[in-house]
Amino acid sequence: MIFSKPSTLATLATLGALVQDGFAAQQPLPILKDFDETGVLGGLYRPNVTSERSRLGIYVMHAEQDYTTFVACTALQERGFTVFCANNEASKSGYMSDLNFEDMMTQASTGLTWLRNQSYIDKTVILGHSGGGAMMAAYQNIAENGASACNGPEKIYPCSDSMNDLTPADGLMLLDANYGISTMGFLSLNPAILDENNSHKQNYSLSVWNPANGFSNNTQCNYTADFRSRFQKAVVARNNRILKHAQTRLKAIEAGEGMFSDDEPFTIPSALYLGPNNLIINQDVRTLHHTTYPWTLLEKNGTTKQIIPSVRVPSGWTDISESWEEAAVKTTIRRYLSTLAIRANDNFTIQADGFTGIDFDSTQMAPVSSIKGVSVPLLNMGMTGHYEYLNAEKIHLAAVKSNDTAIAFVQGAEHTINTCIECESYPGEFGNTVVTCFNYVADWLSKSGRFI
Ligand SMILES: *[C@@H]1O[C@H](CO)[C@@H](O)[C@H](O)[C@H]1NC(C)=O
Ligand SMILES: *[C@@H]1O[C@H](CO)[C@@H](O)[C@H](O)[C@H]1NC(C)=O
Ligand SMILES: *[C@@H]1O[C@H](CO)[C@@H](O)[C@H](O)[C@H]1NC(C)=O
Ligand SMILES: *[C@@H]1O[C@H](CO)[C@@H](O)[C@H](O)[C@H]1NC(C)=O
Ligand SMILES: *[C@@H]1O[C@H](CO)[C@@H](O)[C@H](O)[C@H]1NC(C)=O
Ligand SMILES: *[C@@H]1O[C@H](CO)[C@@H](O)[C@H](O)[C@H]1NC(C)=O
Ligand SMILES: *[C@@H]1O[C@H](CO)[C@@H](O)[C@H](O)[C@H]1NC(C)=O
Ligand SMILES: *[C@@H]1O[C@H](CO)[C@@H](O)[C@H](O)[C@H]1NC(C)=O
Ligand SMILES: CC(=O)N[C@H]1CO[C@H](CO)[C@@H](O)[C@@H]1O
Repeated sequence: MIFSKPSTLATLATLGALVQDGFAAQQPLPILKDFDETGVLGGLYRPNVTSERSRLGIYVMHAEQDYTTFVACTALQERGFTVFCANNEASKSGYMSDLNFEDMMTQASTGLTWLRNQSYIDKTVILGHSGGGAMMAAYQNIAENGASACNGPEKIYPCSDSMNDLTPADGLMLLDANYGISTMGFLSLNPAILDENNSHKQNYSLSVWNPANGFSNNTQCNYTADFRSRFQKAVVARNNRILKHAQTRLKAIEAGEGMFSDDEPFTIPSALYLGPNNLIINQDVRTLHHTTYPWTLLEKNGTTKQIIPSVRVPSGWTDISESWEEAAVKTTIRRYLSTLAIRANDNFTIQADGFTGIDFDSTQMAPVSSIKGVSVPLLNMGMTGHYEYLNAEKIHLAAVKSNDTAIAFVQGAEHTINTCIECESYPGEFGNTVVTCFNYVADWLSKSGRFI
């Protein structure tokens, strides 16, 4: 078990073990920084030589997980950059129960401000991966534009004025940035749930695990068109019900008629945003299967330009919908509305190259929405061994304000950037995807005139 505020010794042991594995043998040990004196730690990875690259500070933080040993920390340190891999304050219990949008923004700012202030750093570039990419796209947008970027009438839960004080970075890199925590939650909403107070009461005709709908265990599922259509409508209907319920409870809380004066607990069955709960896109890999346009594909043996297919394999065979720990959202009314809620309409479809009918502007952390306000140099990369790769294309197309944008896909990388062995048709097909990815990242960071 990992605790929310790991002791320095425990985290040092983890980092020490990483180094002893030989991964970064010639590099200095990471230095742990308790950068805001509340127990939030970051691993500072300084390279073994001082150079123009070492004066560029790469800032890594995830939305809920501990990224102090993320693969980018050593991969970019080895390539000469200074990397600060910060933890966040979110509980590491595995329950995903205390996420809060404005807390995330404030913590991201604390670490970045600390890094910028070091005498050996000239510029900072954020690296956001997965949910961290969604968080950091929102962060940079708000840091550049102030609270007006998050308090408009389009937002379900407008932000407060404290979002005026975030520090922007000089560049933004999004690696397999997902659609945002609220979208991933929306894609996890199990429409079979009939009673929000009882996960056992389900309408099996709306279940992705029902063979009559096209489910086949342990192999690619072929859902019927009729099921896909009923499923999509029912997801939107359930989302509307939950959102309305939460908004009604917020009014009650504000009127002094809630369970407490400030907030109250909110549990949503079979709705947790984590990967195993993402429905249909796990079981049927023909969804979110290819980009709309051709882009650069980085292969082990060179580079091609093409429409990029996903090479992922199907998954999601176990019906976990009745599990509180694995599948329920455990939050509060305000945290749900500010962090986990999104609007969708009856046009919602899951297609081979994207979604329709999701209102990405309604939520605080949807990169395709946030990126519209980002002006600094932007790099988007997608890992073709996962479905979240496709969002790189959507973010890139939405990045209208930055005049320096780049995009590339890493063939056969799994979401974690490591080689997706199970996606290979023969051993070694995809090579070492960490090397492929970070060589590209290092070249992008080093291009003369961009940051150095
Ligand atoms: C610095 O690290 C690089 C990459 O890990 C390695 O090739 C090089 O030998 C190291 N140099 C020194 C002076 O330790
Ligand atoms: C910046 O660094 C200086 C010198 O170490 C220190 O005095 C100052 O408090 C730091 N400021 C911030 C905002 O961390
Ligand atoms: C769950 O049950 C309680 C008590 O019966 C009720 O007040 C509440 O509205 C229900 N929750 C939902 C989401 O329907
Ligand atoms: C179950 O879902 C089907 C659509 O798939 C719908 O026709 C039926 O009315 C639902 N049953 C209940 C009890 O809601
Ligand atoms: C999927 O099912 C449809 C009919 O619903 C059928 O036409 C198609 O061949 C099936 N595809 C596969 C890969 O089994
Ligand atoms: C699929 O098979 C596995 C065993 O291989 C089993 O644990 C799982 O419950 C099955 N899924 C469904 C939905 O029946
Ligand atoms: C659904 O899409 C159609 C066609 O693009 C559009 O006219 C309509 O307004 C959309 N419906 C909603 C609820 O957004
Ligand atoms: C891009 O925008 C920056 C300011 O954001 C400006 O300094 C730079 O000259 C612009 N570059 C080009 C090629 O337009
Ligand atoms: C650029 C290049 O040569 N790409 C090749 C890499 O290897 C794969 C699989 O052998 C080929 O399909 C690519 O054309």
